[in-house]
Amino acid sequence: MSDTIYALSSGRPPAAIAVMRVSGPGALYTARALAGRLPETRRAALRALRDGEGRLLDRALVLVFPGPDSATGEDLVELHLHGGRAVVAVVEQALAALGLRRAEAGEFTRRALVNGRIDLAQAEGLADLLAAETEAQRVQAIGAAEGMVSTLVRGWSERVFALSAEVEAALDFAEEDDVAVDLGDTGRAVAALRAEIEEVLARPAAERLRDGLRVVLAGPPNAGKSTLLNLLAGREAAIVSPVAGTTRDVIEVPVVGEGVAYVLADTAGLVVASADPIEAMGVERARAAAQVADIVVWLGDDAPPGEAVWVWARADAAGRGEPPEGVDVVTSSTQPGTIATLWRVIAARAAGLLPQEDRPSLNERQRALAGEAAAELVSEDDPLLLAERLRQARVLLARVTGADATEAMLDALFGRFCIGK
Ligand SMILES: Nc1nc2c(ncn2[C@@H]2O[C@H](COP(=O)(O)OP(=O)(O)OP(=O)(O)O)[C@@H](O)[C@H]2O)c(=O)[nH]1
Ligand SMILES: [Mg+2]
Repeated sequence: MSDTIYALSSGRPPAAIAVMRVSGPGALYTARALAGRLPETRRAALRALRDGEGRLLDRALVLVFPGPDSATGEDLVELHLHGGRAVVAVVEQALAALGLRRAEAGEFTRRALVNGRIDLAQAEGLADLLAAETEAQRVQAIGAAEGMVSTLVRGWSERVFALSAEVEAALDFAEEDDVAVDLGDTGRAVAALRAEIEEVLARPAAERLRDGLRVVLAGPPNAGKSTLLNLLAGREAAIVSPVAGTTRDVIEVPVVGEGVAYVLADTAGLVVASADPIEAMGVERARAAAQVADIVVWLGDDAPPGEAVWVWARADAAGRGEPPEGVDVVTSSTQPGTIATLWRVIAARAAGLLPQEDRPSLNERQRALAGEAAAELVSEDDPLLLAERLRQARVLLARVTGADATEAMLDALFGRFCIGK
């Protein structure tokens, strides 16, 4: 039996309204103790909240959601208080005096999960939704929270189940009539399902959108990398100077461009061999950053290594001449339009690297499990082996939605939530 918890679920006071949520077996008792007669279920009503001595604490809207059809699956009460600090404090004191405990981060959602109101993939979606800062992140997160990932994976699971049943039936039949088992059709269906799962696994990971695409500016010293970073970021994040080798460390700036989150990284100029050990370390870091980049923006005069966006910077500088053949964008710190063009080129590259909003994309945890499940989906000549593989695949798929989530996993997930959610 869980205890009854409370938390301020709205933002930090002072605010116009403070929403105090109470969940657990004692929620209705608590609401009666504070507010007297309770309003009709799911209907807001104004009540005077009083402590044990009858002292008026606040006049608040009271909402009652009886379990199990509530957000947490338990009896749940919301008190919409006046949003002053002292109001919140005195109501919290009254709740504590009634024997309630302050909720931990994400505990309301954790109870929703434990009580089967949502599954693990939906809880992960909710965590992402709370953290969402861009429109694209919101769309993806709300899809997962609404069960888009869960529905996809359950669909796979149901098909594996049906295939298992086919194998079992074939086995029974073969045993009764003493004939060889023909699993040709089943084998083809297994392969088709595997291909479908692999198609989803080939899509970009959900984290790309959530954590931001890594765009790394790289090139020779003094090419104008730091200048470009500052222009793209819209602030003076990195030091710019005419001295070659100004930037040593990797400087990261989170930026939102046209609704997509990026992490822009400025790096040290790439010199072939540096006598300066610190510069050499900077070059090492620059190379490492470029390796893990989603998009490299290359500012060299020579063609970029790999698939970088090739920028010919400092176009207005004296004696700069004409850009070489094959350059993607020509920029100049004196012409803002060139920076806008660079943003468009980056956005076009990004579009191919990001999950599509209207299709479910899996996060790393989900991908690992789905990948293992797909690996089990191979046709076996021996029906007993095939049956065992299908059983394994179902166990793995069930873990995507969290049939057997461990406490450590839940602690990590709900640690990302705020208190009151
Ligand atoms: N005229 C002109 N000068 C620029 C432009 N961009 C950068 N510069 C100048 O070029 C010099 C080098 O610029 P930085 O942005 O520091 O170059 P960097 O690539 O970061 O250099 P390191 O950090 O040393 O590798 C500075 O004096 C800048 O003012 C530009 O678009 N036009
Ligand atoms: Mg620099």
